[in-house]
Amino acid sequence: MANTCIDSLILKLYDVDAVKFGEYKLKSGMMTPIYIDLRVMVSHPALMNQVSSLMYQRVEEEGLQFDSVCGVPYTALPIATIICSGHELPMLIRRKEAKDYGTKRMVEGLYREGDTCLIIEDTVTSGSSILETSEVLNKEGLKVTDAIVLVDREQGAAAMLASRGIRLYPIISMSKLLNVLLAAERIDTQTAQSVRKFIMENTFRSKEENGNGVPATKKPCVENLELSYADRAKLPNIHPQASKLLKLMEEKRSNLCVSADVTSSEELLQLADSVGPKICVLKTHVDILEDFTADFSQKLQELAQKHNFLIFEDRKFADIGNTVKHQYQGGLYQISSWSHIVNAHAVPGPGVVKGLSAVGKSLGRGCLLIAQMSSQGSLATGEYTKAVLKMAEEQSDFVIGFICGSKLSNRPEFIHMTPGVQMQAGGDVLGQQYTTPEEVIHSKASDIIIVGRGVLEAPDWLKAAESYRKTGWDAYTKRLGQSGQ
Ligand code: 5BU
Repeated sequence: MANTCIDSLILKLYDVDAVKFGEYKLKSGMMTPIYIDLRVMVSHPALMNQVSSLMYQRVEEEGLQFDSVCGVPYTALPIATIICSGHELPMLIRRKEAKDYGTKRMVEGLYREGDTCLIIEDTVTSGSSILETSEVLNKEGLKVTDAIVLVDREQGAAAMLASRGIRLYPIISMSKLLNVLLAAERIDTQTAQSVRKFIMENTFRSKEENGNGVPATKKPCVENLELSYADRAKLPNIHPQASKLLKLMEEKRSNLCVSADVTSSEELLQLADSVGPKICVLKTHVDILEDFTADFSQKLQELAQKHNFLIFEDRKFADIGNTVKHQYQGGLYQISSWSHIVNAHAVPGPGVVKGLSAVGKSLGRGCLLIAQMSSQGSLATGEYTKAVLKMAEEQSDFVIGFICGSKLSNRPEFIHMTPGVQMQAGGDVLGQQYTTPEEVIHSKASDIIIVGRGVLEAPDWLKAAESYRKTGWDAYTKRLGQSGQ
């Protein structure tokens, strides 16, 4: 979908007062610094047509299959009507209350049991309105698997709906909306910041978890809605590389990344072939190899395919955008040509990600930002870590997650990977600090354990890798409240 169309739509919505900044009360009673009132659109027919055609365009781009369309009453009703009328699609109308005469139907229109219905919504906060409509449709024997929404306030609706089997396709995200209004100077930095802060602090949890769907304000991240790796892989806004990783983690029942810190290519390939079936990611430090050749990188890629794991070159880029671009693409190692994932320090500012993205995005690569380190006395803490999170959110088309000690972001699209892991807590003489797999995955709610010497120094690599895999996986299933293997 063309970005310029979305940008101009955002400006129009602002200009017709559909987006307001100030102090407003939401349906839930919560006060919000931004209010999105799309009801005013009905007075602007050209805008209604533009919105409807962008929503339908998304339906086509995603190749969504359905038998009928239902708008969530009331604001989305006319939008659904325009879409259905323009494209000759059958529509259903969900009643808010059953009428007390005649048929008492909750859903008007023709349908058969087992039909699939696409939901159209104007704006989502927690996703509860979509869920409510979906439940009414379900009672009539209809299935709901997809929902298109004009504005997603990014307060947890996508994750909540995904956990109920509904994929959410937003046309405009809150981050995009703020960025466009800021760039066009319709709002100032302070306003954008206060809204971003509000959104970050007010992400909704599922109803099961807290009984009433109230926001998880200032609660620790681990209390937020817990989705499985497989559910997260299907999230509508997920980066393809993150999706692939989460999917293969579920398939292989592995959240283990082995850090292949050996100095000969031959040994590294042997290690990869041996532990390959047990891991989701193989992490390399290509610059410690004494005998790197292009042939080696070719063989490593073949092993990655054979055993279905991703390669992560732990290069820790930390220079200006222009330099990292060359370091990533060129030189002796040509890292971008063989490594699915790389990482970067945030110290240089957003340019480091922009430089890497200029090379890696078109190749479908992903980047992890180093938000925390496992080493003693690390300076990557507190405000720095928070700034890294923000940087990741602003460039989530290339950043897929973090290197960190525990789960930091509530966005289930981001992957958390934790180094400094061994079966026994402790450390080495050069400042490395170890935590156990159980602690990292269960208590700290990270996604992937990175293990180097815990495997490399064991007498049997495969046995050690299996033992870390099983411990890591059991901690994950325990976290999800499942029964383990
Ligand atoms: P170990 O042998 O499990 O201690 O190896 C840990 C690996 O993870 C090693 O390659 C480090 O370079 C890497 N690492 C780390 O230990 N801590 C960090 O904060 C980061 C990377 Br970032």
